[in-house]
Amino acid sequence: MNAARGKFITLEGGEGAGKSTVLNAVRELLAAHGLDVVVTREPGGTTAGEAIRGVLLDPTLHGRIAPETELLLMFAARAQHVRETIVPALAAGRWVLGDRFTDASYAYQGGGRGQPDERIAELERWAAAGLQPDLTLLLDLPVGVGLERVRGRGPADRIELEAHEFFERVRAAYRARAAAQPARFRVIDASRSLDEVLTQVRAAVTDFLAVNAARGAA
Ligand code: T5A
Repeated sequence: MNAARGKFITLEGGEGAGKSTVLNAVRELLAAHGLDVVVTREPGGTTAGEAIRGVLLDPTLHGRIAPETELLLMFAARAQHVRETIVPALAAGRWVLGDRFTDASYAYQGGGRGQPDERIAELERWAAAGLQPDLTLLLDLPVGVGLERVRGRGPADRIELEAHEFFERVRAAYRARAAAQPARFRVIDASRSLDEVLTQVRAAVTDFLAVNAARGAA
């Protein structure tokens, strides 16, 4: 029996946007609808990808990884993640809930580091097999609020060591992508209280489930 392809939902946002916190609520909501959910993250999501993540986030390598190297490592981890984890799960009819995907490369390596969008798009086509999420929740909040939330929870990783202006460029790139692709993105005001954020997130996912169910019934 061929299962219907599952759906791919991603969470995106700057540092401290609350993705890890929100991820659990989305997983519970999907499970309550009887969906079989695979939760994963980037960089990572496979044994090789998690090893690459260790290099990418190692604070002792701050200032010692060129932007081109960083971009290629993100996509090296993603190439494995797509083939080993995401595509097989979707093909088996499972739903995949991802903490970050290629939008993060456009935001961080594109907006933050200045790597050209065309270069990222080329990598997206072959390394990520052109895979696009079906729904992306962008948790948007002022940079200072996010950085304040992550401050004090332990040593900063390599990317958290960047200057405030870097994260402003990341945020601007995320918002530009959301504005350019309104059918896929839902922008969540992540500066609100956790309860208010979860209310917005549940509404967005519930809408998506309703549209998806209506399409299935049509
Ligand atoms: N990266 C990743 C790239 O540069 N390119 C890429 O292509 C990819 C895939 C990943 C890093 O890699 C970069 C981006 C990242 O810098 P990571 O550790 O996964 O590293 O970092 P983040 O994804 O940024 O995860 P964080 O843990 O930093 O942030 P979250 O998950 O968004 O935030 P969360 O849920 O841990 O919350 C942070 C704190 O805020 C509180 C939480 O309790 C927690 O203490 N909080 C709230 N407080 C008040 N109000 C709310 N609404 C709150 N929501 C959460």
